[in-house]
Amino acid sequence: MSKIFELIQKEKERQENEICLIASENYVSSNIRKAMGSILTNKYAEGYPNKRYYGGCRFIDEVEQYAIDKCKELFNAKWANVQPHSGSQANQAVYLALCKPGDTILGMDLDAGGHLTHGSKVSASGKLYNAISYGLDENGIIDYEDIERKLVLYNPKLLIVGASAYSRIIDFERIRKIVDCYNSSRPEKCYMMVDMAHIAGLVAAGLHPSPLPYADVVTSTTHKTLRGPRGGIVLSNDEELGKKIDKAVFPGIQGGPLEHIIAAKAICFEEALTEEFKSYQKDIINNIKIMESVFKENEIDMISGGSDNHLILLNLTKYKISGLDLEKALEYVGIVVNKNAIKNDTLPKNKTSGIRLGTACISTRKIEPEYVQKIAEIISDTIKGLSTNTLEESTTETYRDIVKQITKMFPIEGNKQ
Ligand code: DSN
Repeated sequence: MSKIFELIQKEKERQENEICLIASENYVSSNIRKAMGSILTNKYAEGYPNKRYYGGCRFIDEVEQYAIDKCKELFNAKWANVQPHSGSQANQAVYLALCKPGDTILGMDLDAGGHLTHGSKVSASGKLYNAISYGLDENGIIDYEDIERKLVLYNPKLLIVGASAYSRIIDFERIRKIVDCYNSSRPEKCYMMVDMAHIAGLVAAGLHPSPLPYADVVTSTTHKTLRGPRGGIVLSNDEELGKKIDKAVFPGIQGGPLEHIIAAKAICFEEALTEEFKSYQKDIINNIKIMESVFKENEIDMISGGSDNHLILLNLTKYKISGLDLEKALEYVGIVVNKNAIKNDTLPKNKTSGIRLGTACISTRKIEPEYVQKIAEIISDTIKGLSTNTLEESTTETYRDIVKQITKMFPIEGNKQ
């Protein structure tokens, strides 16, 4: 047997025995895993349904068309492309379709909660395009006036909305109005793209406003709150724009589509159309609210003061500890989080002054409210203990035991078979 199967088993045990609060992760159903591990991986299908470069695609065509239809139904979109291998590639395809190298793009700053592919200088988006960024206001809310100012100042071809570490509702309608107003005085229009990767599950369940009525184009991953396989999608209500983006995905940046993943995406969309999924998304928000109130009681700073979605970004500045310190201390206890830069961070990216926490995984495990509260209390105590150098070994061992008990009580159903 390959060494890989041993490692998969170890990783399975790690997932089972630790509490995951990484805001971008989730646990998929066993049906999604079955499709991902299916024989569909054997087939080459460059092109699109009924327009392939290979023979033998009659069932693959049905698989992909079904995924497209379900995706459109879920998000109420007129057009969808389900082939992007990841969110990064979904974004890259949109840039290729709508911009020329050197064109200006305006996206949210990485430190404000944006994403690498929204114009960071280390990403292709920041190397191929002239990337400008907007940020947060003094309350930690997207600075909508900054967007308005920078449209006029820099004349971007594309405005990128969406984030990886932003805990508030995004006002897509307001941004559409800003873009329309700007466009009304320009010969060449600026497109509005929304990357809804983090909030896609909440959008699907109607718990966050959908960007579809407002954006020219929407990208997403399928594996975060949406709880599907790792991968990307692109959506639009403008079918002409859709045709351009189809060409940018294939042959623009990708070759053969991963039809086993596309099949798993279809199952994810079916699952997301159920009442059970809506109730799951409500749990995500209820659980973040429980954590938010524990942090408020303990006077732990949160960027923007709290959360309306699935994540919280803790600001550790006043405790004089780094995100890395806390990430390591919590990992020892069995709670997995990630360090995250915050606005005006004085620490480097490999340390940071923030920690990002999300409730998508613990809500899939159906961890009950009293235990969610306990997890947030352990995090609060660990922050204070690290900050004052008073974290006793015996306390840490007690936390480890509590985490073990919680993980035993709430197994990961999708990982079972
Ligand atoms: N790496 C993802 C996240 O953690 O948000 C975004 O691509």
